[in-house]
Amino acid sequence: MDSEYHLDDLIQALATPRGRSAIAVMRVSGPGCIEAIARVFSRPDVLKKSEGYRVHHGWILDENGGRVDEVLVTVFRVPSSYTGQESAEISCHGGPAVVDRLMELLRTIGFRDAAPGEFTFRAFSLGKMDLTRAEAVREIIDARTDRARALAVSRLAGSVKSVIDEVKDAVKHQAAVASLALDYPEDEAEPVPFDSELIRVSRDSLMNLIQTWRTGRLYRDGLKVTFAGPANAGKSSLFNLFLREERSIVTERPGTTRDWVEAWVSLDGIPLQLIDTAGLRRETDDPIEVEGIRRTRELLAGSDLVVAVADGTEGPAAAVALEREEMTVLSEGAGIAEDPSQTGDRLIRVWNKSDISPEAPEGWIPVSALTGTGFSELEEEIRSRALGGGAAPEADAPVIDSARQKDLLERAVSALDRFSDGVGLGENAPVDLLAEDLHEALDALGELTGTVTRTDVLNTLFSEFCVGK
Ligand SMILES: Nc1nc2c(ncn2[C@@H]2O[C@H](COP(=O)(O)OP(=O)(O)OP(=O)(O)O)[C@@H](O)[C@H]2O)c(=O)[nH]1
Ligand SMILES: [Mg+2]
Repeated sequence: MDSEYHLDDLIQALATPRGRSAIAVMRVSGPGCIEAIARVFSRPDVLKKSEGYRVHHGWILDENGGRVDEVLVTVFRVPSSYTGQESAEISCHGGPAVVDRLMELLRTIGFRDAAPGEFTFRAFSLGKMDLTRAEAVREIIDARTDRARALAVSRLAGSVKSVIDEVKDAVKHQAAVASLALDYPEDEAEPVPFDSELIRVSRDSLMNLIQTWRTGRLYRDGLKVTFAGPANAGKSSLFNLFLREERSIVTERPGTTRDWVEAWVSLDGIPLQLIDTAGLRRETDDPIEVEGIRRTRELLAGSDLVVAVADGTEGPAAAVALEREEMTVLSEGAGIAEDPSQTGDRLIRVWNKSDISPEAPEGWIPVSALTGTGFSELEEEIRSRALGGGAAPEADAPVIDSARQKDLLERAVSALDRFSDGVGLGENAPVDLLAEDLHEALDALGELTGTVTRTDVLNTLFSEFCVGK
């Protein structure tokens, strides 16, 4: 890692958000940090002699003995701390002036400000956690919904690591078989006794993990869902229904929504970023509306799902027109029409105002934003598109959401595939190459959990953390 990450430095960071609050927590870590804090604490001996997991009340004093703040200092001793090092947490009053003064004081006695993720980096470096768990810490902090949190917690508890460890054991075993055969090539006519079934099972469990990536990302980043359609179709009414509040303005006048409106909701734990857009009236020459429509096009290009809302009262022709004209115009403008199959996947057709409309045409979901009829069917459609038709994962299932992890799993799987192909050649199998394949798989898995590390990987990974974690 770069020079910022010396493990022996005394580091400090505010662990709670900046701003006014009842309490703020300053975190410090590094060999000798308790001694250092004792120099500015009103009861230095108590701190110096303290065991771990003890909380001490006192005052932080400045260079001249003046009181800075009344605090509680929690002491952590090696190895029972988050970082694995001697550490402390100072709980002070949560005002920005207090925090600034305290941090400044700590700088004068040898602490430097921690880099993002540096506490977790230390925990990783000192063997307190592997990389999948370190990543889970960030994912827990970033989780937007309870389900996302639960999945990250399961990774923190080691669900991914235990799958990987099992595979590693199997691969190591086969690697040992290979090196034995290479060291003692006694009977060249006999095929080396590899357990290809074991490798196949291992490969499958890695594949299963890879397949969870899409779901993992879904729960982490959520989906962008844009409501689009002709003016007055009821886009804003539908948007408000999802939010269960009157966020977007609804009137009987076409062209009510001029700019887009955005809000996050949770659909069974899937974070949805909903976007209400300006209605599509192509004949308009109102410059505000024209600009609104231009923005809608841009939004559609970046959406995961587009809910096309038709005004059912206009009859079946409205649906045809919407699909033939407005949506085409939009998707062309947004550059998403090149692959119609993809556009089709992303489009959900809603037949709004079903309370006062003729029956919905084939392929359209009848909904009434006014009465709520059909709303749960629409939710179900969004959910099933989001999950790609699959079921939602169990809360404690091993699910990956990091592209880094996915890439490494794929590297391991292709190495195992090459191995299996080679073993298929029987006594002609090139044992030296097979051994290399196994080591390639082990390297990838080692990099995944962090037993084999590359500096650049660590740098990117930990820089995504917030300071203080
Ligand atoms: N009967 C009935 N009226 C509805 C329904 N949904 C919306 N409306 C009415 O249709 C009118 C337009 O609704 P909006 O939600 O503002 O429509 P919009 O698509 O956002 O319109 P613009 O922002 O102008 O593009 C309002 O008078 C709503 O009360 C519905 O399901 N049934
Ligand atoms: Mg509107």
